Parts: sequence; C-alpha cells; structure tokens
Amino acid sequence: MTFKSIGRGLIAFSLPIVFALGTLSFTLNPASALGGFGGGGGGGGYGKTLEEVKDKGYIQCGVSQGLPGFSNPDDAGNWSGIDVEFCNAVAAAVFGDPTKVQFSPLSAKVRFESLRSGEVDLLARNTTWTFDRDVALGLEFVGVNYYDGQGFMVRRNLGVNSAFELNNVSVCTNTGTTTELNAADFFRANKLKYKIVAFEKADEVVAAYDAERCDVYTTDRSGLAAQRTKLANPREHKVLPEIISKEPLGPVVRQGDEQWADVVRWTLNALINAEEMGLTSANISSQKNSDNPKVRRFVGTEGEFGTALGLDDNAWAYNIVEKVGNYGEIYERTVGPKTPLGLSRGANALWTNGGILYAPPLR
Ligand SMILES: N[C@@H](CCC(=O)N[C@@H](CS)C(=O)NCC(=O)O)C(=O)O
Repeated sequence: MTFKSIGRGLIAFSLPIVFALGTLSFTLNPASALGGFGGGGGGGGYGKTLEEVKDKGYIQCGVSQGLPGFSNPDDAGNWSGIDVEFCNAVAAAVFGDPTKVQFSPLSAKVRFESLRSGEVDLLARNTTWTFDRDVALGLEFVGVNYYDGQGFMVRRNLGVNSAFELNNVSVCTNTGTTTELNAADFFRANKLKYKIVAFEKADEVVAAYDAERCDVYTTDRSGLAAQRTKLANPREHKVLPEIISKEPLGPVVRQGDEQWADVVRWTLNALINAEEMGLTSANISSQKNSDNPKVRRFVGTEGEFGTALGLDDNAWAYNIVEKVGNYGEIYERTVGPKTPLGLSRGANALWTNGGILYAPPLR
C-alpha cells in the first residue's frame, strides 16, 4: 500500500480497504471516497447492481399498478407518469437511452420485498420515505421526487367540510401503506370512531368507494387527485382541506449498494439542477459548447462525473435532459396544472421559486 499526500494533511491510499462488519463486508474504493475523479477505477464498487444492469441492458423498475400521473399503463401497455419518467431518466443516465427500462407493476404490499429480493433494481412507486422503511427494512431512499401529504375525499352529499367532522365513518384505503397507519393515528388522536376497509389493489379501493361501501377515501393527496379521475362522477366528490401527514415520495434502492444509490440519487439531483439552471430538452444541445463552467460540468465537457459514478459516458446528465427533460418538464406533463390531476407545483417548486426542491451541486 502506498500513501500520497494530497494537501491539508489528507492522505490518499492506493489500495482498496475492505471493511468487515459481522457477516457483511464491503470494499471502499479510495478514488471515490476521496472524490478522486478519473482515478482509473471509476466510482464506488460497493454492490453489483450497476454492473448487472449494464450486462442485461435495461433497468427493471418497480412502479404502481396504475396510478394516473405517477405510473399508469395505457391500453397498449405503454407506461406514463412522473415515476415512470424517473425510471426513464435513470436509463438515459446509464445507457444514453431512456427506453431501456422494463416496468414491474407492484402492489404497495409487495413492493419492498420485490426490491429486496432483486426482482427490481429500483422502486419508483409513490413511496413515502419513513424512518422504519429507511432504517429497518434494508432499503435506501435517495431523495424526494414528489412532496405530498395525506388527505381525505368524501361524497359531497355526506355534508362534511372538515376531517375533524369524520366520526363513525368507514374509510377505504390500500393495505401496506403509510396511509393506513396515519389514518389510525389521526382518528385515535382526535377521538373519532372509524372502520378501515382496506384492499391490496388500488382499483379495488376506487370501486369500493364509488359503490358507497365506505364514506371516506384516504390516501396521498396526489393519489386522491389521480383516483378521483376514475370515479363515475368526479364532481360529486370533494377533497377535505386537512393534510394529516408528511408523505415525501421518492425513489428507493436496496441498502448496501452505494454505487447504484449514487447513480439513482444523482439522476434525481440532475433533473432538479437542470431546471434550476434553465436547461431543458429543447435548449440543452445548444449548451454543449458553453463556456460556463457550471454548464460544462453538467453537459460533461468538463470533469469526469460519469466515470466517477461508474457510468460509461460523462454526458450522463446531458442525456437525461436531452432525452427526458428536467424536473419541471416532467412535472408539467405528468401531474401539473394542465393534466387531469391538475396539481400546482406548491412545495414541489424549486427553492428559488418558493418551494422546497433543492439539489446539491454538481462539482
Ligand atoms: N405513499 C404511501 C401510499 C402509497 C400507495 O400505495 N398508494 C396507493 C393509493 S394512491 C397506490 O399507489 N395505489 C396504486 C397501486 O396500488 O397501484 C406509501 O408509500 O405507503
């Protein structure tokens, strides 16, 4: 092993260090640990997902079974939505081709086991980042692609204007969700009587609610906006004003594969940074020869960011934006005000626009 001083007392090692923690062991690649770009070995090396994805030639992406705006198949089996486009963006980063994705529709109940077992490489399925999921379930959340909160929908003729008036009600929802847990907390904390009517498939929840088998439909507010479009008469229903929880929805990977987590995390960061920098699918090709160092790093003409991630192309972020678009473009065409969901940006606006979307810089 050789050591080299890299200034300010930091030492760079030339051999990988292997850590052993009980039965787990992993290798820390010094080039990536010390931010040494272009150090010959590329990035990380903590797991095999990126290698396996490259070998098979596509990403297996776990999505919902059908939630308009998030992940929804059309009659021909083509998927669309903000989560679907996130999977496309990761494929653009890895392969330079957003179509190199296969979608696995997963119920809320089975999603984590599907990810843990390796059936999918990535979960982009309106999944709330919680302590338990992050810490105890062997999962890693890489960020948030939609800030949400849980709400209630009722038939207008129920005559209810506030969630605090929901007493002695039956409540339809999905099993295996934070929704079930939050509803229990809410009704208990407010000493309101309720009965949960839970189903594994989202369409069963919609059908039960529409058939008046329950008084209330509860889920993430984006989910209410989506499922409302499937009701026989959407106008006969209203969403109550209270938001009873925080539901930061984000992409998830298996714990223990930092390299893959970094690829997915920096795809999300690139989408958000692109919007902040004004880079769009329409204008990014004109920025390829930009003199601006920040733009040059983004499009890959300066630095070795792709190599550091273990990707084959330093233009990975360029490819995401050219082939899929930035976060704002995706938002507008999937869930935004002009779509059937009609969701304004709200908390999902950039921090520079009054929202809380804030991505770390690419440098
Ligand atoms: N964000 C919550 C709820 C996620 C969830 O599964 N929501 C339902 C209702 S919006 C859903 O996605 N249904 C679509 C499906 O099951 O395919 C969680 O992570 O537990």
